[in-house]
Amino acid sequence: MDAFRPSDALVALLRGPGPILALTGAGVSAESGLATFRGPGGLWEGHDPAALATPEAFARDPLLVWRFYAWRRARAAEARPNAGHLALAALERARGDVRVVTQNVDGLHERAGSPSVVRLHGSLWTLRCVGDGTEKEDFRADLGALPPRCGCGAFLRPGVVWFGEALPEREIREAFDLARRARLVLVAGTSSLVQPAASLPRIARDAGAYVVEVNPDETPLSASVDERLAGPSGAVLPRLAEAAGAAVDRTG
Ligand code: BV8
Repeated sequence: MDAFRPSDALVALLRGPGPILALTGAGVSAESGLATFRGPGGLWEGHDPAALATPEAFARDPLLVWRFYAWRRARAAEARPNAGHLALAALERARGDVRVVTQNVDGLHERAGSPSVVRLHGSLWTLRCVGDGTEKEDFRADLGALPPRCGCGAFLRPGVVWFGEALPEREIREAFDLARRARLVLVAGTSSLVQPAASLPRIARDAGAYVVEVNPDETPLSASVDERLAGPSGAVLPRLAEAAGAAVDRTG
């Protein structure tokens, strides 16, 4: 069986009535050159996530945490959407009933043209005042090695969700609703370890959705999906978009 070829059942769902939910993680940005979190050479390889991605870490050492995110912003600014991001955007344009829910904070789905991405874990391109919580978008690639200051004088922190922090209410509610209503769920590039995002495929399956995992490696979700396409998302997702009749840009 070709690891990238969708089954007849999946092709029928890609062509039939939706809605379709695509849940993505760091693996869909791997082919854009952005390191994933867990696994060989991962961002957190050698780091303890709690040493970087928690409010306590930022309070304890704002310079260290800021430098980590400033480095990630610079990497993400250099990266370009890959064929996987572009394929999901093409699928959305072709069908009109596809939503991307992502754990990623790099902004590559938006840059690929996905019109209404649900960002569960915030964005590298949002800065939040630690004083009053107000947020603003800032797309400058290089903000320097020191955390910038808000007009009120407090530090600005990355507008991302750290461990122990609640996900944004509107986004998580919308994600659960999309999971409950989906007829097809594509779970791409995630180790399915981080909650509550990792519970979305099970919620969808319990509500009757057909769940497909796109990941070269096995994950804790693999045993409970309807279909696994064990290849890189940059190769698999364009095949799925084409099967749905979307015009796919593979340049990436
Ligand atoms: C919360 C910050 C509660 C931004 C991140 C049960 C319920 C609720 C919470 C918990 C729970 N159990 C445990 C928790 C606590 C915790 C948690 O889940 N811990 C885990 C580790 C056990 N969850 C939380 O703290 C969450 N908060 O629930 O708060 C609360 C409620 C009310 C009030 C107060 C508090 C917050 C979770 C968000 C944490 N922030 N990041 C940033 O720096 O980016 S998580 C971090 O992991 C990233 O956001 C990332 O998106 C996320 C998930 O990782 P993945 O995207 O899956 O990436 P990973 O590297 O792991 O895997 C990549 C995959 O891709 C691999 O499988 C690989 O094989 C594959 N791959 C590689 N190449 C390719 C590929 N696939 C396809 N193609 C390729 N080419």
